[in-house]
Amino acid sequence: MGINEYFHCLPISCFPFLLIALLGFSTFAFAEQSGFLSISCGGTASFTDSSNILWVPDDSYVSTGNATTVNFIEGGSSSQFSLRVFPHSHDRRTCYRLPVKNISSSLILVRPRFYYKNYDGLGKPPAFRVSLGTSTTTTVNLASSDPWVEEFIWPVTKDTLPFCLHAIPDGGFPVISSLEIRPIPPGAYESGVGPYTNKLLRKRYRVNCGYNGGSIRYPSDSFDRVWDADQNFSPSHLSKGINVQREFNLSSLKETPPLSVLQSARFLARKNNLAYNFPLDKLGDYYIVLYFAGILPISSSFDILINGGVVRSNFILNSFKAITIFSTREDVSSLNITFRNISFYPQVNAIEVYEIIEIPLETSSTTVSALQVIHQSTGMDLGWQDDPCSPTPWKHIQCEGSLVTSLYLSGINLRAIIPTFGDLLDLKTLDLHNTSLTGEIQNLGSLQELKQLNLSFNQLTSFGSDFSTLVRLQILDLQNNSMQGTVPDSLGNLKELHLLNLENNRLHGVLPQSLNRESLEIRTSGNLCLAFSSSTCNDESATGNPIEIPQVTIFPPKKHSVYRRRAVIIGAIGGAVCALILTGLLAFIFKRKKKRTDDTAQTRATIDMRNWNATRVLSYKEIKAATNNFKEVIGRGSFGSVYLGKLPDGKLVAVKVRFDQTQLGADSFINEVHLLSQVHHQNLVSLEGFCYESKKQILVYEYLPGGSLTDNLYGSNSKKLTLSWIRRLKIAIDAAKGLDYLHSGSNPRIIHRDVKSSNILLDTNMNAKVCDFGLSKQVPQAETSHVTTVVKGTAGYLDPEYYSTQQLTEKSDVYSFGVVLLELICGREPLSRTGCPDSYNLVLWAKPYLQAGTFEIVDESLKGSYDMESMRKVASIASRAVERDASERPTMAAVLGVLKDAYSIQFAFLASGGHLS
Ligand SMILES: *[C@@H]1O[C@H](CO)[C@@H](O)[C@H](O)[C@H]1NC(C)=O
Ligand SMILES: *[C@@H]1O[C@H](CO)[C@@H](O)[C@H](O)[C@H]1NC(C)=O
Ligand SMILES: *[C@@H]1O[C@H](CO)[C@@H](O)[C@H](O)[C@H]1NC(C)=O
Ligand SMILES: *[C@@H]1O[C@H](CO)[C@@H](O)[C@H](O)[C@H]1NC(C)=O
Ligand SMILES: *[C@@H]1O[C@H](CO)[C@@H](O)[C@H](O)[C@H]1NC(C)=O
Ligand SMILES: *[C@@H]1O[C@H](CO)[C@@H](O)[C@H](O)[C@H]1NC(C)=O
Ligand SMILES: *[C@H]1O[C@@H](CO)[C@H](O)[C@@H](O)[C@@H]1NC(C)=O
Repeated sequence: MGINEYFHCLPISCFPFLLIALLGFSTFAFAEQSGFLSISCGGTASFTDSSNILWVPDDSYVSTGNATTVNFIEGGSSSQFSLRVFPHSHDRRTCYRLPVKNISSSLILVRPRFYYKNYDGLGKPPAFRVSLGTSTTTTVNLASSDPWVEEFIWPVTKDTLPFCLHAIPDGGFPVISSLEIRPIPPGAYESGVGPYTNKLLRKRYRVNCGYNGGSIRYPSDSFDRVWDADQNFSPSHLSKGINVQREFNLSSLKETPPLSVLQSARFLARKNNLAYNFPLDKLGDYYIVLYFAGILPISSSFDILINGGVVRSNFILNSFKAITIFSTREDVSSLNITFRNISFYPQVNAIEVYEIIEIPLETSSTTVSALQVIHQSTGMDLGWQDDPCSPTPWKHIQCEGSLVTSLYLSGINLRAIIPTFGDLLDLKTLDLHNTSLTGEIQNLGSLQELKQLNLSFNQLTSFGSDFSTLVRLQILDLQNNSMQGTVPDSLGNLKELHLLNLENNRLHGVLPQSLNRESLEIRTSGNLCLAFSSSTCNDESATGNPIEIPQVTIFPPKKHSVYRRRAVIIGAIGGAVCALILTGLLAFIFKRKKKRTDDTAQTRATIDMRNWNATRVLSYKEIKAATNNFKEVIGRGSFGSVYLGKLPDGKLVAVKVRFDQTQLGADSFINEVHLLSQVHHQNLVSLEGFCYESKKQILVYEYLPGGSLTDNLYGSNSKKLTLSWIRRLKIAIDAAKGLDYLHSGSNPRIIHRDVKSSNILLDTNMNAKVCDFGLSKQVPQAETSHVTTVVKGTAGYLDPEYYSTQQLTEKSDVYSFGVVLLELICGREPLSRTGCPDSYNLVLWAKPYLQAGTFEIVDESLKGSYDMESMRKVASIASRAVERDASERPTMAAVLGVLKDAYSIQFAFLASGGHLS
């Protein structure tokens, strides 16, 4: 007998409400229903059924599909049901997003019910796939069973469960009639789903053995599982049901079966074996739960075998005793569960059989945030929701496992600028042809796995500097752009490149000899002149085609155009206060530029400089002199390099030269100059001066010779050993002081937005200071609680709530700082690609340990040198700081307070002879 026929003949499937009424229970404790969510798909109004379960229409959980109501006659009585049909859903997932946050249990039961009943009069029952979260669970085929009911047990890992229907070719339109969510009793089915929330269970059978009075569910089962009546599973028809009224002590049965289910059993009174045979519709792993309750006045003993293998020998069942037995069978196509007589009465009270389905790994949150940022920059709805890779990859994306490896955005208007693909570290193929890109090729430098890059059919003009790092690149297609000038030497570094298409650009000159190799095909037609030998070119230019001198785009020299251009930035930044101050700065910068020709401007500039707290304005010439022509690189940031410099007065400075010439870059430059010139605190790196000349954006900071916290924690020069716990605490306190000042000491309040260990610098005495205010944001007014803004920040440190709501508060910095604290505790980076996937993300990896108060994750090099209480305090504040819900996170001031306590405790520990490191 097929599984679908099996469902078909169960009355519960067809007349759920009627049946419950028949059970005759009339008193309901409403509280018992907490956590129930019953959705009537395509329904129009809420109603309460005969079991007093509240049903709600589905329109708040789904946004597409047509609702309809259908009447049908079956078995002489007429029934009515609602359904939702998803027409034109080919190539798409149509999803219900089910809120499961309120359900306190760690597992939930999800029960969808699908009807067709020829609602459309076409007589063509549809087939489609169903997915739960990231797992494709099953294919529904209403031609073989109508209705079709599924039950899943799903480990709650998110606040929302996406439940999706996927059309399949020639399968017709997916339909659904109802969806029920029920909590699962705490601790139940744990051995089936395993400890890692990476498995879900799909119900195949749940049999109330020895009972043939129909299905039992809520309210008999307060968790509303459906316990089906016993069927003829055994070929030998040997057993009988009995029904003895008796109370059991059920506290050891975590599954909490209803008492009425335990009160009946199938047993064998003769010398023989009792067997159940369950046909299965596919090969796979199955999880079996057997329920036994001693309802007979005498004890019995028997062996339990599954497919011939003994899972329990000489099992003795005493009266009054209730027990569950679990078993997992791998790769079977049917189940034979046998109870073999030893001395009287083999018996069983209930059996559950589940298919075990693996839950694919979710794509990392870093990748998801990176994709969302790209999504935003397209300004379109690409239908990107839930997980990018599973159960099916998003449009425009391809995955390998949970890694996003290809992105195809061709034909989408990216509005001139290449978005930051920097966090999609696994990308191998990137297709941006015909996406309206202009200007320099940029923002691709970190894609070290990239093999194919298609930038054809845009208006790109220059190569930029990113190609020096794209070492894996094999195919680079730049045809049909507006590339100007010569082909840079850096392309020669791309040793794996085997196709370079430069056709139809405005390139000219001699190609780098490093590209002259057999393995590389270069296409150059349609350029001004492009060849490996210069003589070829001269010949061509002699034919009347003058070689164009490459044009460098320089800032518009005219006063008004500069002003207007800046005004756009101001608009983008938005805050009125900000705008006023920035206008001041811009006017000032402009005046500064004009200085050479206008003497009176000098005086005005001085006045402005006073308003800017005397931050020095330096010329490019002065910078060049100070850095000895940019001789010593001391760091590389996201936007450029940092050089060591010496001002005429002998003061050492760090000179940050920015390459970023986008609007965004100019924004963040001005932003940083503006902010830094008004905040002054011993734990914030101070700005010594800046230079803003045509296309040069240079910031001059005080020089901190101790390097960044990142260098000190992970640097190759094994400085790591010198960072004792007390030093780490001191660094944390310093940084927290700086941030606390930004949040509550400065006026207006400032949110840093890019707190990370590489932005915490140390001086020679290990005093720490926070730097890099390029992304910082002012909170416009004292009463404003948040700023809505496009999400920026660094992967691994990015506040997930800010990411999802785009509402920026000080608590986003607290989150990032919490990540820094975790780095200090664990001595590892926030994102790593080593070890198992579960440990890639520091926060996700560390949190369970921290919450459990275990210290296994503490940095090895701190072993034995820290006070437990001191560590416990920091661990606990760190885990609160990285709470998902921002309102649960402490303020920076509270974090600082705890860190100070922890410091005192550690100090006392060391003073009393604790091992000094
Ligand atoms: C769904 O509704 C739209 C209009 O709301 C209608 O045009 C379409 O025919 C309906 N599709 C089905 C399959 O009922
Ligand atoms: C979830 O809980 C909140 C408060 O506890 C309540 O306001 C909300 O209605 C609940 N939502 C559901 C779907 O039960
Ligand atoms: C039920 O059994 C548990 C142990 O399994 C025991 O701790 C508890 O006291 C028992 N309850 C009653 C009412 O006998
Ligand atoms: C089930 O297993 C028992 C014992 O292993 C065996 O005697 C019986 O024939 C099996 N039944 C079927 C249908 O395979
Ligand atoms: C570029 O995209 C537009 C619309 O997205 C399309 O009309 C055009 O044919 C495309 N051109 C190329 C060369 O692919
Ligand atoms: C890049 O895209 C263009 C436009 O679709 C296509 O003609 C070209 O073959 C692509 N390049 C590569 C290397 O696939
Ligand atoms: C199980 O059944 C009882 C009663 O019918 C017999 O007395 C036992 O001998 C029998 N046990 C086995 C192993 O067959």
